[in-house]
Amino acid sequence: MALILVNKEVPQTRGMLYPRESETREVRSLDGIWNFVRSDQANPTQGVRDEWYTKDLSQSRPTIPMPVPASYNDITTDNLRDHVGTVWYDRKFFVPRSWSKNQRIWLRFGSVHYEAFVWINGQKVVKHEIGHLPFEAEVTDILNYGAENRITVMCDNALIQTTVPQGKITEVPNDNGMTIIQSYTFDFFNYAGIHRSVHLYTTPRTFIEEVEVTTALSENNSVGEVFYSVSVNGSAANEAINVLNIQANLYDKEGAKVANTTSDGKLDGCLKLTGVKPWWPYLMHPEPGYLYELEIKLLAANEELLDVYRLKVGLRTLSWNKSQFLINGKPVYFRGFGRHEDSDIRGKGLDNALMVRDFNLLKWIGANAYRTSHYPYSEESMQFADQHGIMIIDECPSVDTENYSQELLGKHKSSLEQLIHRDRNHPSVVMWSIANEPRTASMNADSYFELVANFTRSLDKTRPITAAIAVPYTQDKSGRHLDIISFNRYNAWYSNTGRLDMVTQNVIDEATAWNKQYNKPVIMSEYGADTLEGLHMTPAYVWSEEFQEEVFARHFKAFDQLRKKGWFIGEFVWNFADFKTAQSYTRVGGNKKGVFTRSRQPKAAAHLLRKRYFALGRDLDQCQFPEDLFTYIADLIS
Ligand code: GCB
Repeated sequence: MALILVNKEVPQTRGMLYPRESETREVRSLDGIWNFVRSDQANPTQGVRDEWYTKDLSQSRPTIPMPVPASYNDITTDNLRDHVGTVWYDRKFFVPRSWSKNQRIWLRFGSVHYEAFVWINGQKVVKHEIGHLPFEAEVTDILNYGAENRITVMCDNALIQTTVPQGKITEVPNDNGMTIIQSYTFDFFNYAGIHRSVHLYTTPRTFIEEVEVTTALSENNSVGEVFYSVSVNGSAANEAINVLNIQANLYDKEGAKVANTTSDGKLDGCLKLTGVKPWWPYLMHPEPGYLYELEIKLLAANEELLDVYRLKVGLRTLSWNKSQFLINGKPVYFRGFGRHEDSDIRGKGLDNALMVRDFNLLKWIGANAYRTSHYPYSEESMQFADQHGIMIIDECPSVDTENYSQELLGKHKSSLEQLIHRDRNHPSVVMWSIANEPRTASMNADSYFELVANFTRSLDKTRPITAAIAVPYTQDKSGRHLDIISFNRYNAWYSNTGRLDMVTQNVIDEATAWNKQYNKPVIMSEYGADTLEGLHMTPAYVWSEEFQEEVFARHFKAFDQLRKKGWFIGEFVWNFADFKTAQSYTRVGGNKKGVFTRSRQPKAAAHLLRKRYFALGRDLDQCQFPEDLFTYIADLIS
């Protein structure tokens, strides 16, 4: 039956600037070891009914230590890994006396998966649904100043048909009675917990709540404009301020001021500069990822400085048409990965060592892009991508979407609203991915994705929209709502397993068919083969390192023919690194399609891919080869 979907409003995110210190702001981390309790699976709301948040958790239940940020699943030696439902965290912290004076205090979570309920000193402060996205609340009037405070968090990992992503909870008999089981169709482990940092930060009473930045380039990229728009929170009357002004200063990498303006009673404006250094992707320019610093000062009419917030800004333009995607007027060919935030022990928890290692590997291999498959990645990694010139296809957490409903549509739109609000100022973000492998053959997918795509466009017209599609092009009903077509396909793996002679032509045929159907640029957003590091077999055989290399090489051949057609704009290997999945007989310790192992060491195919990515960089953008790209073999004289 056809579903009638209505385009209802979704809540608008406010504030949520990344917490940064300045002369008017202080930031304090609450990361560390918290106390942890798991609820009884059969009684997930008991803690709420018994008001565990009104006293230390240890007074209600025995607690265990739990690191924050981290997923809780792989920390203990018991079956916490497969727990379904609610868990509780708490810790104590001091707030200095000095914070009580004439300022406001905010509590901010980088992400809690999937749903979070937060109390401070027994008072409810915020509730948030959908993992991988930040949320915050003002706690000025709840804190004890110059004294100890308690924060309590209840986190629920349950996924049902109206969460994003979707899952199913069933009760099934086991050897001792009944048990609750979480299932989902997506192919990564449903890690849960306080995944990213928890911060307390201060702002003045009247403060810069939001900054939105867009940029333009002209005169052959030498003249730049930075448009800023600020929202202010706080009552001007309280402060005896009649008029607010914004003083905006732009500094280059060396710290020299290159532009400044002061708005006259307005909260938006434009900074103009000449001799611009545009933001370029890695290997497309000798100085990629060039960032300026934008300093926003909020001034009262009497010139009194109320608040200062600084953020990095990259000047670049994006444009696209029926066959190309261009950055600063130059066509882009994406060469990258689908990835996961995933590692041993900490699961999806933010880990700076892992993040820096991953960027070192991305640059070593010559990639210029990745997709945040299949959810928003940490804000810290987005800042890193800005700095290193890595282009991001920024994906919301909708994966394997099916059973379309009005409620699901609302949550899906909300996940995009929160994502765009969070990431709109990042020069690295060049495209929004509104879903991975949605079931778009169904009748209801057409109107559902029309609404999702139009909503996304209404929030940001400066970036194109894609989705990674896996249904056959003959059945797809979403492509006409997108700007760029991305498709996932596993030739010689899920289809025609082992048949290396059935890859190249199939890839050419399918990409061509997508292009013909929609007349839009096409990306192959996933291809690959599970590979057990150290397993060698010749002739190549599934799961061996030789097989992964061969699968890649057959795809490269197809991509090179497709590139000549003009509308094929990118290749993304699945996956950057091996990652954990739910247990299944097709997964040996997880998904092994990584080019790197889970501990971030290269498989043989990494070296092959590196040669290709740098060869493409040289062919298309005249980049230099690294000295160690080719191993010395012989000095052939004739
Ligand atoms: C896909 C999915 C990805 C899986 C991959 C696989 O199409 O988008 O999440 O991990 O296939 O390896 O099966």
